[in-house]
Amino acid sequence: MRAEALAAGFAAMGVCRPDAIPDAAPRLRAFLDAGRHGQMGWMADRAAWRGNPAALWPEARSVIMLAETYTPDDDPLGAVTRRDRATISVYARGRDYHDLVKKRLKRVGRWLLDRCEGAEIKVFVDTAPVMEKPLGQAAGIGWQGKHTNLLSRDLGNWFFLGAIFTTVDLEPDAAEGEHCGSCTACLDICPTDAFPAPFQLDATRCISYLTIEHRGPVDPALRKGLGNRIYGCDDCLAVCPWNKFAKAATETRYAARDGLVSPPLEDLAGLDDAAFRDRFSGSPIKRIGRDRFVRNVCYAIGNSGEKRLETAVSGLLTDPDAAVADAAAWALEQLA
Ligand code: B12
Ligand code: SF4
Ligand code: SF4
Repeated sequence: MRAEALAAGFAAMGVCRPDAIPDAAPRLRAFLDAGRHGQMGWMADRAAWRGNPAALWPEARSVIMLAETYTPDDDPLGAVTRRDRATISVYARGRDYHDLVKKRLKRVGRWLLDRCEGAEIKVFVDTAPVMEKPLGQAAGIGWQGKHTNLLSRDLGNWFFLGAIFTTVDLEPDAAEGEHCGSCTACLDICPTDAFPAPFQLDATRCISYLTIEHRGPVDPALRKGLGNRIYGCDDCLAVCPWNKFAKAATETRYAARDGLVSPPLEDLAGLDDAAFRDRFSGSPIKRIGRDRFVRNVCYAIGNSGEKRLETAVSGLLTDPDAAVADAAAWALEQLA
């Protein structure tokens, strides 16, 4: 199966039992009780399944975890210094990974079903109530670093995760240990101080949450920290020293589309619904809709220090979306 997973394009595979992550449920509970999920109510809704994969599908005997690399060609930190241009996080510059990873998971799943009569599988990537990172660690793919993402000594941290739950009893792999040591590079670089402690994230302060998940106006105290990041953030990933072992992405469709590496902010502020949908079809960015996207662009213009960009936001002061109008007013105040 490992050979099949690699042939399908995955960079690593590991197996664990569904009950292999006993620490996950209490840690998830603490995260939710502290309100660190913000508006992501879906995290709390199915917390009992999320924290306990054995309860999600009681017939499952094994969880197969797979990693797919999307390593960038450039240093993503270069883009954050170009203040009149936008920074879009690496994972969102090409095709949406959800469909591509799911297709590969199904290919590996089919291989298993062809060999085990009567077996069943369910495949998950990102959106199901499954805690993929602790499962990935239990399956030996890597460890959850101080930035809370899964990383490995062979791949660094530029990889997506996917899971195949199955009724087949497979030999589990050994869990991976932690190899961060005394390094604190990811904690130190975070522009919005989103780590209350190593290995813990307050999502409500994370730029990825603020630009992708958060509806309505962003807390004014956090807007400066967004800089020119308009969709997601890669700073804590980009500084990880283990990335020197990162492998190139095998999926060419993750490569950045034209116009998504450092696009000029003024080109993005004027997008209406139709132009937004057209520009981001097939991209994960489409999910957030024109209003949240343009709201983020206004914050970036406010942070640009470029007075000439006033004209790009002044027309948005009367935007029908209240958060866009508020962000435009904030941007003009910053540039005044
Ligand atoms: C919700 C979510 C988010 C939220 C919250 C992130 C978070 N860290 O919880 C937001 C929107 C902020 C987010 C951002 C990003 N995300 Co996200 N996200 C998820 C999602 C859907 C669930 C994660 C979750 O369960 N969080 C709840 C918390 C409680 O769980 P946790 O992070 O595992 O927390 C652990 C630690 O806190 C630890 N812990 C707590 N206390 C202590 C104490 C000690 C001593 C120790 C050792 C550990 C420890 O235990 C917890 C349980 O394991 C997963 C997909 C999935 N279904 O799993 C993708 C996922 C984690 N995201 C992913 C990615 C790529 C990103 C971004 C890089 C995207 C971007 N460029 O903007 C950023 C990274 C930000 C960051 N530093 O984490 C990938 C990560 C792949 C990987 N290699 O790890 C995933 C797995 C999606 C996928 N299928 O590939 N994401
Ligand atoms: S993704 Fe950005 S904002 Fe979020 S924790 Fe990492 S460095 Fe901080
Ligand atoms: S930057 Fe350092 S502390 Fe953070 S995950 Fe990488 S090795 Fe661990």
